[in-house]
Amino acid sequence: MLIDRAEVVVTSPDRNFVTLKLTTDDGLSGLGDATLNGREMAVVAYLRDHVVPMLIGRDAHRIEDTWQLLYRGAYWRRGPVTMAAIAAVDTALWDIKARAAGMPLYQLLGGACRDGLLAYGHASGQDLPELFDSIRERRALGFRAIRVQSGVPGLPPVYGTASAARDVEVWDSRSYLRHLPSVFEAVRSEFGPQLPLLHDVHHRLTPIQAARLGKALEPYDLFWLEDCTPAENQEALRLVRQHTTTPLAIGEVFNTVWDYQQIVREQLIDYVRSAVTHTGGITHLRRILDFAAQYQIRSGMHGPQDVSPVGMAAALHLGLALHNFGIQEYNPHGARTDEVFRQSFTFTDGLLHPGSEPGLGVSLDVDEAGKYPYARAYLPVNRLTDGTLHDW
Ligand code: EZ4
Ligand code: CO
Repeated sequence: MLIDRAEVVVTSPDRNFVTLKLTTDDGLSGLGDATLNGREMAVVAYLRDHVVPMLIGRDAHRIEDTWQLLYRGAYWRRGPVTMAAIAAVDTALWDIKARAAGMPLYQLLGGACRDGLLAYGHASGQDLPELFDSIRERRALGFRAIRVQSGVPGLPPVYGTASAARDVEVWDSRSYLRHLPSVFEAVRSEFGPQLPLLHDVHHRLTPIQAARLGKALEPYDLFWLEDCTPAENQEALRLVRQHTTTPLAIGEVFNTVWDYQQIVREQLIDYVRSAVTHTGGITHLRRILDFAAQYQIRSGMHGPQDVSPVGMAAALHLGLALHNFGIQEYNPHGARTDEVFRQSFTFTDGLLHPGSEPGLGVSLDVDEAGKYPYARAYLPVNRLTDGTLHDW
């Protein structure tokens, strides 16, 4: 079964998505997500100009060898563009192999380890009444775990709050640190002790500030505190760990197992945030999570709207087959996106399931995709109140 055609499809139904579609000489096709939010066309060029020519005529069954060829064979290793491109090829080949086998992909990864995947949804508000409404809304949709993000008094809307969609946000860590514990205190007293609550700091604190926040939030029993410090400084987490038992999640901007080497071995985190899309595909994320399993670290795969339905399906198949699955982030896509990508996953009583169709269970309507050309877009940036550029 040889790879006969490779198309890179860019579509922007609700936002930009990059999808690789591989087709074999016996007519099977597979999809892979290569969406890198804000830098999409770099991955398109990497795939079209450098990867696709290497794929044509290769045996579609040789997933591991193809991964090694694209990784080692490039000489230049790691990095978000390379690893998103490799992820798309890897995912599309797994999709093809599972379609060839006539099985949903999770069967080839070892079969289901559970009935469904615990998902968390996003709630946010500028103030407590708005936040409580948002939590109730998520719960009404079935979510059994909730990420809580709040506005900060004195600042315009910040990351994670619904009305924050602006090019430049404004940040002040002192105001945030003072306010956030009171938000969790209020949420706990309104919704009780049982509901799993999560929070994303989005890389904004110094190590000692993060340590203080983790400690301050301990009474509210968070499921996790995410990206409390910028991801590059892995030793920072040692300091945070010395001060708090609040569980830590990190890794949505990591690309490889080597980014996790130190923090897993030193048991500095509790959850791996990587998505299949940004971490070299199913093959490589499985490798990271098998390594993490030795230290009782579990998965908490990134599931923002900028991971396409193809990337989400890959996460669900892998999550179902992993013993050390933890939780899955789930942000439902818009109606137009769901028209372009037909999906067979289900979300029932707060649990996701990838469904029983062969392969990933996602099909791409190329005509529908063609209606929505690429629209250049950037992530926001974040500035301190004096104008200094800060981590977003
Ligand atoms: O900012 O996916 O946990 N989720 C996040 C996301 C990221 C976006 C960046 O493209 O932090 O909202
Ligand atoms: Co995050």
